Amino acid sequence: MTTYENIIVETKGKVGIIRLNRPQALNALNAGLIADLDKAVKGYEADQNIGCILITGSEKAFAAGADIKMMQSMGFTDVFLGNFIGDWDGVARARKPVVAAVAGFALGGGCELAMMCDIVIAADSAKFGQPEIKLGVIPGLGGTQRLTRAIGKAKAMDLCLTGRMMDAKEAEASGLVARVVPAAELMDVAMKAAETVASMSLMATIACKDSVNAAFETTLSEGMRAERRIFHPLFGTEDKMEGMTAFVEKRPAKFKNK
Ligand code: CO8
Repeated sequence: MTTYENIIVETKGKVGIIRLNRPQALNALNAGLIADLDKAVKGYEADQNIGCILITGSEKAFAAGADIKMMQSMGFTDVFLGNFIGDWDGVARARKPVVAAVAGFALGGGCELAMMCDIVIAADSAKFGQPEIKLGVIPGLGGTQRLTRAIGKAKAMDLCLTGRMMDAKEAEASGLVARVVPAAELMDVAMKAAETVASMSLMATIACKDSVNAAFETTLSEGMRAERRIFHPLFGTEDKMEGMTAFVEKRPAKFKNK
């Protein structure tokens, strides 16, 4: 198992767990952490035994944004010519489903990282926000785009223009998170969700994720066509035969990713 400076990785069954680990900076994202995260995600993507990735932080912070101390001295030419954060969206590019277990602060890049994940499960202690406006900038990794699609213009404008934080209850009511659970139960609930996803046919979960994501990229009629194009080929898999046969025989399905 590779060891990293800024994250802790652990495999439990078919779930690859990544814990962000820069406690001195509330898991603020810097180039080193993103490089570690990317490498770990790519490793889990390549590992045939992994069916779902789970990303979490600490009790106090999922991630409190991009590292402000790192950005403090950066100027326009540094970020423009260096394409700063241009490739910080590796998690959004993962094909396998990704669950985020969020406790504490998920701010700026931390909120954006959570939004790159497919299922966000929040502790009742979670706080979401895009406070970049208070730093004289705007979100740069999806905070004006994914957030607006997730919670609509009214709330996205409110959060991005005032920089205020939203608690877990409001985040659930707004559609940003799938479930809110007591903080003490966060990892158990998130693990159970990840294990459930990982127990399905990987071909079906990858196809499902692809199809849901198509809804954010296209019109309804084109999205429906995309769904059908993804749906039909699954009838050619052994896992489809197994899933339906298991139902008829009243037994749990054993998928082989074939
Ligand atoms: N960057 C660097 N260090 C941080 C950050 C951060 N984003 N957040 C917290 N820290 C550090 C603090 O400086 C402090 O370190 P030290 O003890 O050495 O001074 C330590 O973490 C603990 O923090 P606090 O003492 O402030 O803890 P509090 O509990 O009092 O407050 C808060 C917690 C409210 C979360 C507070 O720390 C805070 O407001 N943090 C900044 C939040 C923020 O503005 N985030 C947005 C950053 S900009 C961004 O993400 C978008 C950039 C463009 C996209 C980049 C994509 C990743």
